[in-house]
Amino acid sequence: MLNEQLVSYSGVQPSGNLTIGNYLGAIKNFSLYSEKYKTFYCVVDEHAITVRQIPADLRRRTYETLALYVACGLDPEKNTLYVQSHVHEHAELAWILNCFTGFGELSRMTQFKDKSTKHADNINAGLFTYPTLMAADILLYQTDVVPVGIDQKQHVELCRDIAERFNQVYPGSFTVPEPIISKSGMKIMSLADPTKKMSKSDENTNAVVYILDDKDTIIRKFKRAVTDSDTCVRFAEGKDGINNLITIYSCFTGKTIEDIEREFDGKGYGDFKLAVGEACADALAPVQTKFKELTADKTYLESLMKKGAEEASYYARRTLGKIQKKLGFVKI
Ligand code: AQP
Repeated sequence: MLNEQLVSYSGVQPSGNLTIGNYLGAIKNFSLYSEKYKTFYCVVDEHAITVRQIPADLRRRTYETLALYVACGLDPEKNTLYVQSHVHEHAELAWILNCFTGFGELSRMTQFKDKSTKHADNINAGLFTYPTLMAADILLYQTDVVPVGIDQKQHVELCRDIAERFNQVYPGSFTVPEPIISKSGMKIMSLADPTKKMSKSDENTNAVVYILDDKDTIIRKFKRAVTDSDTCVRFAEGKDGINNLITIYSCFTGKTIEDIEREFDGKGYGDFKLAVGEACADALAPVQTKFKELTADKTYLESLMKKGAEEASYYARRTLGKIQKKLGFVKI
């Protein structure tokens, strides 16, 4: 809590073009908190470099991710939108928290295991300590809730453990945050392998629907989505591909699973896939229009970055100062 107000915090890495997984699992839900909470939404560029990035791409995507926040409905007057590397307190608190995090705890993180398999040539210490930087992001703002996709739940739980451990030694240091997982868009799966999460860094671009894909591309990708040999549109065990498409269709239309099963009763997968593609493209169209407007004005985006960094720094400085004092660091 900050100044008696509940706080919502989350972030997205500019590590690739954002997907409908990022949209449905995270960004779309961020604006639900704007009225009742003090909200901080960050473009976490420091997290992105745990995997090698091409500098020009990272720079472009940082602007684009900020623009997408606004295009997806986050009003910069009501939400603090900023870039992680503009607030140096994140890296400083991360170091402190590293000293309160167990090697065993970090070793158990499934994202570390997955990413170190995927990037076997670059298993760096940053990839390993990614969750402590994420804990610093969250704890700097005395966060109450963290809206994330289910894949990030384990990291938020570790953040809670770190906060509780720190509070035991230095009482009253941090608010202990709760992960908030949206039920519907909790995990959007790859269209090519529906047992795998849809990820922006997937090399198979047909497996992923990007927020900025045009309508034809979206429809084509859904048409090619892997399903099964059955022909009936129903949500059931063993039908991972169809279950994923039903989830996506439900998220974009607000229809329940039962409504969807009824709507496509007696129709084949072809009709269903086309409907999913159209619903997705129609829902994303206004986001894409707004995104184009925003990215045409770099000066405006830079003014948002500056404003967001100033707002975030104020609170980050306050928490870091308090923690340094508790630890016994000398102030000059
Ligand atoms: N497929 C998904 N379904 C639901 N939610 C998802 N999120 C990501 N993919 C899905 C949520 O999006 C937020 C931002 O994610 P991130 O940028 O921090 O990194 P990530 O979870 O590692 O996402 P990606 O797309 O898989 O990125 P890469 O490929 O770079 O690793 C988080 O709240 C996440 O849960």
